[in-house]
Amino acid sequence: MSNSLPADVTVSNEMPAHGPRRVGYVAIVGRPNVGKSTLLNAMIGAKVSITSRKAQTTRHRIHGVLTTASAQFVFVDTPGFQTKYGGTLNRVMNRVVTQTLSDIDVVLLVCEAGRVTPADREVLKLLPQQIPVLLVLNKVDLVEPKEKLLPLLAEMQQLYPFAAIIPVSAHKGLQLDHLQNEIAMHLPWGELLFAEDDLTDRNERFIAAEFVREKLFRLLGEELPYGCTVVVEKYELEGQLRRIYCAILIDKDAHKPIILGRQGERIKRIGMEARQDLERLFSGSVYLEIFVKTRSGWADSEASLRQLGYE
Ligand SMILES: Nc1nc2c(ncn2[C@@H]2O[C@H](COP(=O)(O)OP(=O)(O)OP(=O)(O)O)[C@@H](O)[C@H]2O)c(=O)[nH]1
Ligand SMILES: [Mg+2]
Repeated sequence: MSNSLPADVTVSNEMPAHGPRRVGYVAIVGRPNVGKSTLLNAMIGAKVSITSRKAQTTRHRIHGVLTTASAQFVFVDTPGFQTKYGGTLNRVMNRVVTQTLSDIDVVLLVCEAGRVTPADREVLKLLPQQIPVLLVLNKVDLVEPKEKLLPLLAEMQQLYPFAAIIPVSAHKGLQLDHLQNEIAMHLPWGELLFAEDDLTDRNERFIAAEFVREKLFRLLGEELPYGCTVVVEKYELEGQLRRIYCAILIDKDAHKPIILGRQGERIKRIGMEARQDLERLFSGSVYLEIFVKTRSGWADSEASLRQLGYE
């Protein structure tokens, strides 16, 4: 039998645009507030995961995807793991962390470079055997002089067989290329898990609710009521314009004035800032309407949490 090709088929010796790629899931775990979500956004070069100074900002697992000529990194942001407080919402959030750790290729354990605490050690106990763990010491921009890091590096090396220890600043973008290279070395070769230009696994509706929640966290600070979340009630696409109708759910009527602010100034600002972030991410116009609703007890019932998209 002949193996010759039909006459009109030409064989090219050109290499494809890229060779085989390293591809895999990279879990980002750590105690609350160490900068996990800031790190995810910095690694993928876009804001998909919300961040704030308040602990426990992230409540859901969210994937951020970075595709380069040689690799595809699927970063998995998780809620800050904590054992200090009980409650249904906290239990559900911790469960997201432990479930994430069961099916990934590399773990980034994020700690603060200047402050490793017993809560960080609690997270160490969760880490799976046989999967490479990179220790990311974030917020190095706050450590001066840098020699102060040396005893911490020695201590952490004793504590766990980390595949590498990398000081970074997610906020200032320091050492992130180095971190990217270290991660890539531990990923398997494989087919892409996401399309080349995908940024996240979450849809626009989810991101809209999250961006509104971020502004709540940032603008209310200590005043933020525990039982407070955001749902998108209606999402419409009208040509290039997105019309988004969001409800802020609160536990008690008494919390309403805190959210609204004096003469509604606060909620207006929440809406304006969330809209600007959404327009940046979507590269298009957004009309955002926000209202406040009372739904008591949602944070204490697993059924309500599931209904609101908590895993
Ligand atoms: N100075 C400095 N601040 C940072 C850095 N990275 C993050 N932060 C700040 O740390 C705070 C917490 O950041 P997040 O990214 O929300 O932290 P997180 O670990 O995702 O927090 P949870 O979702 O609550 O677990 C925010 O105020 C960030 O701006 C950094 O490299 N340097
Ligand atoms: Mg977070």
